[in-house]
Amino acid sequence: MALVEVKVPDIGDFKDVAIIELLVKPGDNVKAEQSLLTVESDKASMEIPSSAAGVVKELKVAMGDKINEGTVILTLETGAAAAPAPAPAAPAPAPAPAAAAPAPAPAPAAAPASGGSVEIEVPDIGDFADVGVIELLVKVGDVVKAEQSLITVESDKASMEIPSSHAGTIKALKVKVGDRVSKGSVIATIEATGGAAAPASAPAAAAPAAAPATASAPAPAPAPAEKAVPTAALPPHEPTAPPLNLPHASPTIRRTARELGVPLEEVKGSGPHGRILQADLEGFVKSVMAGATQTKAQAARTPAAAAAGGGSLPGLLPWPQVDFAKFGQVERKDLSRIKKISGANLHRNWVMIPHVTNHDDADITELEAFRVTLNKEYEKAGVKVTMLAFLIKACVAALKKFPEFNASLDGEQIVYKKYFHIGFAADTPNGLMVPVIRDADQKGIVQIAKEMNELAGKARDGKLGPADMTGGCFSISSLGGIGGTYFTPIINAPEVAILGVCKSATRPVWDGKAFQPRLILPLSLSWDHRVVDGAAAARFNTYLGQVLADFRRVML
Ligand code: CAO
Repeated sequence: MALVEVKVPDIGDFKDVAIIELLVKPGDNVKAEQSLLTVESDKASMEIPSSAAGVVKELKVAMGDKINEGTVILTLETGAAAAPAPAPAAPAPAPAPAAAAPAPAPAPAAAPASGGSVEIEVPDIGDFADVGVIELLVKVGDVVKAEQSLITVESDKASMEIPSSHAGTIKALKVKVGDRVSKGSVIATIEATGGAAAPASAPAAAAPAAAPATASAPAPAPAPAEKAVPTAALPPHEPTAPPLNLPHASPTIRRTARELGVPLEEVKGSGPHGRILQADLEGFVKSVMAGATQTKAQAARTPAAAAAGGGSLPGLLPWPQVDFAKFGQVERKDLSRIKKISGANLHRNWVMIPHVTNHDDADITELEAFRVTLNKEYEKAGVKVTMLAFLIKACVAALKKFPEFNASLDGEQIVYKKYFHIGFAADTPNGLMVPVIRDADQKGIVQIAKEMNELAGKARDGKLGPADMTGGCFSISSLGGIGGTYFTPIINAPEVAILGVCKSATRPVWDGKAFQPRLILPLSLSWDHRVVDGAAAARFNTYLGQVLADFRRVML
């Protein structure tokens, strides 16, 4: 065991640069060469690696601190296993890796110093060779100043901007994002308007690499050519062209985002100047996975967006683009906020849940007679009891008997709920809403009817709060007041079933001897085939029919 100080290695002219991100904390196990922090100047950012492996004991720097070569970053407890370095104790000298590259002084002019067409080349950027272009900071037609950044390149651990050697108008861009460039690669052609930038004082040769790791450092493998750009040698910061909305993030964050397919431009950065930090990226990914955030690509796959030509599911034809006005007069209206939200939810549920719908009939002749009697009593008190209140209560009885319908799928587990919160679809001028009657098992029909009226009123007035619409176990969509026979309701995820109800009608029913006029209620039960089987659905409907036919069964 030894306690070593890890210091900032030779980072060339990269002086007094601010720490914008700490990548480790006390207690973390770090490997030699693992990045400890990120520093950033006007035109470049780089990660500072550890000279040794071990456990972080104490951080000696904080966010925003300005560091230089030799600044102690942290103390590291190097164990025998972690740090098999022969000589312990001595403070760790600068590690090998981050040798400095020279300033990316603009490349010498490849054409006349003023006027005419000039090819702008990548200047000598030391060992920063064959690096990927990650951002284009200008476009054809832009007027640029000498020294203005044209592109950003990135290696494993550092990113840097490449400036223009000339002022002028961009005639052609010779690179695109993803290209790899080295010294001499032509970036752009410029119609030069003035002289070339003053050549940088430093010659183009790379600064010598820092001393190899010694003594206490665990002799890491030679570092790849990850060089930083010494900002002090850079020309004064010129206002750069707008970065084409590209996000501000370290090379590691960019790489991680690329690997995960995260649209970095949609991640909100909480670091200095809106820089995207590791925590921001993680938070974004978690939020998308939890369904709380939708990426633009996901949103583009909603029906509304698809209808607007915004996108479609992979493999499907794009949504037809039609100029309807060619065929007759039209009027356009924006979708309401509720329709946008419910549309996106319905689309996801329809696409992701394997729906099956069982249709059935319930004989509600006696129940309807009872309801009419009840209403005469309660209408005076301002309560109207409709069939839906009875259906809610009957569904609770069926959910108790068939618990897999009062469940949700959570990964590879089924969550069985011991509570009975029933949602009902309410038609409002702005779109469909699903308020929830809580603990319907503990409430009587009249109370349920009363709460339903209140919630439906709130829905119509746009006054439902989140608490009124969350926590549902099972939903009922009743079109009984309107008409129809059967339909296929879409399951309201994460619920696993929904009952659709249509208008009851008197029909002839054979009783074994004769046809009898009976009031028949059409039922349509949609269920999630991942959780529920067809036989269970048929039993659920049959039982529901029995309860509705003889409501005393609710008490059983
Ligand atoms: N069969 C025959 N008549 C029915 C019935 C049924 N299944 N259900 C209700 N009725 C009758 C009621 O008794 C009432 O009759 P009266 O006016 O003679 O008293 C009339 O139809 C209107 O009822 P209602 O619709 O006001 O009341 P409700 O409790 O049945 O429904 C609510 C309340 C909020 C659910 C309903 O107004 C509503 O919004 N329904 C639409 C739901 C919907 O859009 N679903 C589709 C979702 S998928 O897009």
